[in-house]
Amino acid sequence: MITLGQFIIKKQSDFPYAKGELSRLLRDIGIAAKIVNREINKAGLADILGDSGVVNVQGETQKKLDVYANEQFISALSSGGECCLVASEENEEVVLLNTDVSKNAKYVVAIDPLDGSSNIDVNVAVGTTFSIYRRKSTDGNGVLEDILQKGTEQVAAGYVIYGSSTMLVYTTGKGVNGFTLDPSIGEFCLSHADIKIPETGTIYSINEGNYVHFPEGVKKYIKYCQVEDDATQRPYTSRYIGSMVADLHRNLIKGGIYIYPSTASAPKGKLRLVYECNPLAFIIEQAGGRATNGYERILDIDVTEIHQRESIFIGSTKMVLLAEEYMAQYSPKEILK
Ligand code: P6P
Repeated sequence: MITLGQFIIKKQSDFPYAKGELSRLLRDIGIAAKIVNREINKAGLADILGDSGVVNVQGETQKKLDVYANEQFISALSSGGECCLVASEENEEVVLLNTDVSKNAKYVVAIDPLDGSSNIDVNVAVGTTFSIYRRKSTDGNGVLEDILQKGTEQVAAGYVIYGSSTMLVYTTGKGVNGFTLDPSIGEFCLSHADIKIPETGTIYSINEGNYVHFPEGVKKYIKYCQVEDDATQRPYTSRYIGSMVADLHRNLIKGGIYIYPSTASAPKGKLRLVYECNPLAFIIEQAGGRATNGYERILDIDVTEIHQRESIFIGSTKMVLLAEEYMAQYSPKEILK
């Protein structure tokens, strides 16, 4: 059995100039994940179900656990001293960690502390997504320069899924590894070494309730998934949990595609580029999969706003490529004049 901490230290040798800061930062995230997991597991008992009454920057009413999770991750990063600022789904502005230990740290973190939190009240899996970047600014004034970095600049990324078991899955650009929390010892233990996503699959994840507003290319791809064809194991299975981390994790293990395209209520897509699409795209590419917005690689998309939204087609390479073909044919991107 290898714990997350042992694995991180062991892999530190992958980085010849590493002095342990990234290792300690990943450890800090693991500690916060354990604390959040403890509260999620008893959410039905404690008075932390339901809404905090606060509305977040997304205009969504914050669930009490959203607020709690955000506080825990920011507190762990601040006291850990390896991160100088955090961009969080729950905070409109960047949070500067200007404690004596953090203000000169070399890394910045983008995080969605609890994605899919509306599922907590009905006991459905939820998740945390995070990206780690190197600080670019040399002084404390480069906040946006530090956080508005392309996904290709990520040093590490990962997610935590609070499901039937709690797992932390991360990459530092040298493959993807998954760790399952053993509650009896309070440690994340390596359970899924060097995860690779199947190059194709038979599961598609999309909220078909939005069908009438989907781009024509998405409609055509959905119909392709539904046509009977034994040779390609169709019709595929539709699985949509309403918690992207859960859908993505299942597709990572079994193969499949998750699509959140533009809709009437979300003309640029619903998912946020900085702390949802980019970390999950880094993970999926490192596992051998593909992640685009239907036209362009997610990791190459210019980042101009902290809470920027983006359409996402992510999962098994062959499935994403075929969906892109339908987009090119039926919903061609306006060629910028
Ligand atoms: P809809 C959760 O709010 C989330 O960000 C993703 O985790 C999930 O896949 C999606 O939004 C659900 O959105 O519009 O289908 O309910």
